[in-house]
Amino acid sequence: MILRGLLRPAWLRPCRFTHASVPQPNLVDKIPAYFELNEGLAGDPHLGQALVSSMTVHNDFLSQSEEDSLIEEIEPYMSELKYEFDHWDDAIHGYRETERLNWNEANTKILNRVREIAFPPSVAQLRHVHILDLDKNGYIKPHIDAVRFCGDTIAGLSLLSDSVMRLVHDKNKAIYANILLKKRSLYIMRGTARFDYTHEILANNCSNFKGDKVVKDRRISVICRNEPNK
Ligand SMILES: O=C(O)CCC(=O)C(=O)O
Repeated sequence: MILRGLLRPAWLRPCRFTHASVPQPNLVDKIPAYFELNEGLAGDPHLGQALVSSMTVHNDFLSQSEEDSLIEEIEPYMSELKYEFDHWDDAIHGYRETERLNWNEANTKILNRVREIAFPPSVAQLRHVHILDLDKNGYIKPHIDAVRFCGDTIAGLSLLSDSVMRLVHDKNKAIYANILLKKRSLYIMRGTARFDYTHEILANNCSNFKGDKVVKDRRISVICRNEPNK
């Protein structure tokens, strides 16, 4: 499917790590609560700081009624599609997806709020919004979004379920962080987080954050991107 062209699979199993404990003294200033840096990052102020500054999560970005409003518009179309589980070469397991250009007035306002916070006015944005529905048994394998299809910023709303996103350094798999994506949050990934780290959404059998299990239910993400760099 054309949307899957956005993804560059890293062909790594999703459960390589168990728990990103941080036994060393932490040398990175002000790590937001939604970040769990492994020791490779916590002990390297330069890398750790760069990652923390390039990935932001806004908890409670959406109210309950705003989440309901988005789901109400997405669900009639999405529920007609089948979840895909069996494609061995897919970067995502247990998903259905679509793109949407036109939204009702209330949801247009919500998406404009996402666009305003994520993209400076001068940045050309992709007008279509990507909607990805992950089954409760679904997960996203490590990948970096192809630079051919989208620019330096990815802004994603998480609906219906908490989940854990893992960022793994593309050149050194021993450097990674877990990020707690609560339902109704917005994440904005740019710069080094977007280009130098693979991202993945962990399957339930390895979905942990700071030692606690995070049970992922059905999760829908609504993602805005900018145009690729020329
Ligand atoms: O569901 C998400 O938040 C991430 C989706 C993703 O990895 C992608 O579309 O490249």
